[in-house]
Amino acid sequence: MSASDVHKTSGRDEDTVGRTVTGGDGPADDKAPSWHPYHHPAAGWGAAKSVTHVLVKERALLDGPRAIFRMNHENGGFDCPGCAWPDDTKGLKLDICENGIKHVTWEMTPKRVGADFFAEHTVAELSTWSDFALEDQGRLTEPLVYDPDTDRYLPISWQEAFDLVGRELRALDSPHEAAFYTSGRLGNEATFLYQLMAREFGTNNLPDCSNMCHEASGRALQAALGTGKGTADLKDWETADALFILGVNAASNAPRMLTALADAYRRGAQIVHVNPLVEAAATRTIVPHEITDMALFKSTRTSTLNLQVRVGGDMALLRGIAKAVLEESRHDPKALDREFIDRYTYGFDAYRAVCEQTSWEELEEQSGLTRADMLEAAGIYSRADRTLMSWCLGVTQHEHGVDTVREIVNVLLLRGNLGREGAGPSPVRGHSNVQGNRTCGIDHRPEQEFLDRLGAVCGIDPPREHGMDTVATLQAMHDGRVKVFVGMGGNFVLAAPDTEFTAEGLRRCALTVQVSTKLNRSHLVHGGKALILPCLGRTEKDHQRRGVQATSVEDSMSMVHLSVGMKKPASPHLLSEPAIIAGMARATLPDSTTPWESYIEDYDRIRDTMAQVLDGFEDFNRRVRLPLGFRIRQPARELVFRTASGRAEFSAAPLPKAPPRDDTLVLQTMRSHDQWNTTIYSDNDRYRGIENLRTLILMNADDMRARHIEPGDLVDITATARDGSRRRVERYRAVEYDMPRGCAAGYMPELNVLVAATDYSTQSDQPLMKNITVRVTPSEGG
Ligand SMILES: Nc1nc2c(c(=O)[nH]1)N[C@H]1C(S)=C(S)[C@@H](COP(=O)(O)OP(=O)(O)OC[C@H]3O[C@@H](n4cnc5c(=O)[nH]c(N)nc54)[C@H](O)[C@@H]3O)O[C@H]1N2
Ligand SMILES: Nc1nc2c(c(=O)[nH]1)N[C@H]1C(S)=C(S)[C@@H](COP(=O)(O)OP(=O)(O)OC[C@H]3O[C@@H](n4cnc5c(=O)[nH]c(N)nc54)[C@H](O)[C@@H]3O)O[C@H]1N2
Ligand SMILES: [Mo]
Repeated sequence: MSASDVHKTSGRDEDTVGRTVTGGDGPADDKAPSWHPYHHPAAGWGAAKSVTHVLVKERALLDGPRAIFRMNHENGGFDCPGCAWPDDTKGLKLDICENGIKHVTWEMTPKRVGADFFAEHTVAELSTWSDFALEDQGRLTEPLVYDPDTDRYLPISWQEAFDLVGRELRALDSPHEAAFYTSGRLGNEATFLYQLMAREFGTNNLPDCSNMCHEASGRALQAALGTGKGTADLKDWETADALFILGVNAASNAPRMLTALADAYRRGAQIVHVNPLVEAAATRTIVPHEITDMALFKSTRTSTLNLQVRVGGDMALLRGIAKAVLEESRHDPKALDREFIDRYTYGFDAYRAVCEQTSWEELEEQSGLTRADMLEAAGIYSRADRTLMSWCLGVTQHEHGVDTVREIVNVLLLRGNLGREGAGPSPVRGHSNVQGNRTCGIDHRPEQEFLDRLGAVCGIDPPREHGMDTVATLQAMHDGRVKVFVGMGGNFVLAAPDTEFTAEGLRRCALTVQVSTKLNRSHLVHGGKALILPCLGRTEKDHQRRGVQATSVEDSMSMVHLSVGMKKPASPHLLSEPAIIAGMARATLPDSTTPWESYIEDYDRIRDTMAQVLDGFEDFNRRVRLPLGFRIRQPARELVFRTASGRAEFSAAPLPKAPPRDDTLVLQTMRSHDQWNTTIYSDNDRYRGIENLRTLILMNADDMRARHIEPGDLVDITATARDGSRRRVERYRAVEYDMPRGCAAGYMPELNVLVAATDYSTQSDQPLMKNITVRVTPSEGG
């Protein structure tokens, strides 16, 4: 390996000369970093304090609280643009969380970034700013075009911007030379128009953020149950006897789950957390809206068992549970739900055989847990009448993510934990509408049935060949096969793996278009031509010809409801996302018979079309106006399985190989408490006891000792990709943390520089963001 094969990137401790795109930096203040164990309950006063801090910082103290009380409200208000956790079904309780509030106030900042700002700063100069500083400039106010002569963004009219998009798209040799990326915030109506535009134009190149988060869940659930979604809803969370929570940092990333966990604990349910780290949600919480608990500092436990599985070891643990249940069934027939298995499932014998063949030694080696641990988990599972299993990225961002989600289903099927109250699979989705995006057509591998209906209803001839997802798009931009990149929200250059490779791909494009609310890195890493198109946020009023419009979203549990903005738009020059899409579509498809303008006058018209195209959206306009919206029909929930066998299918996949016992560690990249994906609010990670530090690696104490690394030492981290290429970051701080040996953890998006674009799961095409093989060595000069 020559030195030039090593991608070198420096941490923030070093000077930044010659630095390439790294990303993710928080505010660059000079406070000393610190780390210490965190012993307080999740949420509660720490959260309240943090919220106040953000509100003060964003100077949103007046608007913030007012907005929050309009958020997630039955019959009105806007959907929290934070996570995809559903709203309380009772509709009475205001279920709000710290991070949702931060997220809303982030959008409502009074700061603005307009033409005068861009006149003052070249792109080269802005490229040296931290990501925090970029977003901290405030809301974008008008459309901008990149001017290569001055290396600046200049104002452009909306019509000229649309015409530029249209010209570039029409100039392509093939529609497949364009890629249309979606970040999971986009509402359903905009989503529908976006995919319609892409397909009418002639491509299924619809990469999305879901390609990096729950692709594995969708594929596994589709194969096993004939639906790409979870089957459980909040009622099930409220009635389960046992909850298994795998690979999610709920206190930070789905904080409203804390309420569900505290309620579960109080009613005596068992709560098993599976995570290499003992995250805050696996300890205790003070539920923020329970005023008396807040006043009395009364905390509730949110866990009854924590299993610190090895990174990537979940499938082995689940198989261990299955093996134990099957062994028990030899003397206790009630251990299995034989009737359910016989009537509703397929492939049980093969699954039983593979469980029997797998030795406990292998399961221990793979999971990093003891046989006793696995038996304890199996005991909890066996004793529960109703079990619900929930998971997020700790399960999916692995080579065997699909197999692991299928193993979750396998275990559930053994005891008939499906299609009844309190039971079932329940993935925690990421972005607030990422599930709705898929439902409404953002799918690079659309089903023929869907395309048939889209074609018939919309009078277009949709392309039939599969399009490109995120990792395929990265490669294609590099090879010159994708020349126009449209980013509908998000921050592609930092969110995608292999930051420098992604950046180079974007730079090679003829045109990059970013539809955004705030300035971010993806505006600075651009194609030959580049546009920034600023849009309304979800909190803002969307005025169109026939009045103020509402858009709909779908949560993690398939509930679709309306979201109505209530704030005055950040600038009079902003357009809504549907209007921007329609503008681009009209300029690209001058002969289109799609009523783009009419759709924008009144979104009810978009919904009327959607009702005809999308399964489960019949009578959309009426049902979406019901107090809590409506739930999309879930055949698997009714024990109707649209699978090859017509039954729920067991899978008997082989276990993945355990990592080698050598000097490498398996590094997982995750979010801190104070960030939203690529948006970093501060350099703190409260629940992990970390302050003023993001360029860190959390390690097991013995692994540190074996490498002669003292807590707080500076280290270099070298990742080796499957193809042998190496990537490196330098001068990161090693922090001792309670986790199994052989594992390590650090923050996204900074550490995307270590994830090779070629290292993605062969099962889901998801980048291996939780499974990076690294060597950690003390930095030279300490
Ligand atoms: N406040 C806030 N909320 C968010 C987001 C945000 O950035 N900020 N992002 C949103 C998005 S898009 C998503 S997809 C979700 C992400 O939600 P999470 O999945 O919670 O996201 P991560 O921070 O990546 O945390 C991954 C968790 O999995 C654990 N883990 C890592 N590897 C393994 C493993 O092999 N096995 C197991 N069992 N656990 C493992 C980590 O220790 C960590 O607790 O959150 C959404 N909500
Ligand atoms: N290493 C590593 N990498 C990861 C992950 C990981 O766990 N590890 N997680 C992956 C996951 S799960 C995801 S989902 C992706 C996230 O990928 P993205 O969705 O691409 O990234 P975000 O950071 O959520 O996008 C933030 C930007 O969205 C824009 N924005 C905010 N609100 C709106 C709006 O209402 N409309 C529009 N048009 N734009 C808006 C703002 O300009 C903001 O800068 O990252 C992935 N990358
Ligand atoms: Mo995500």
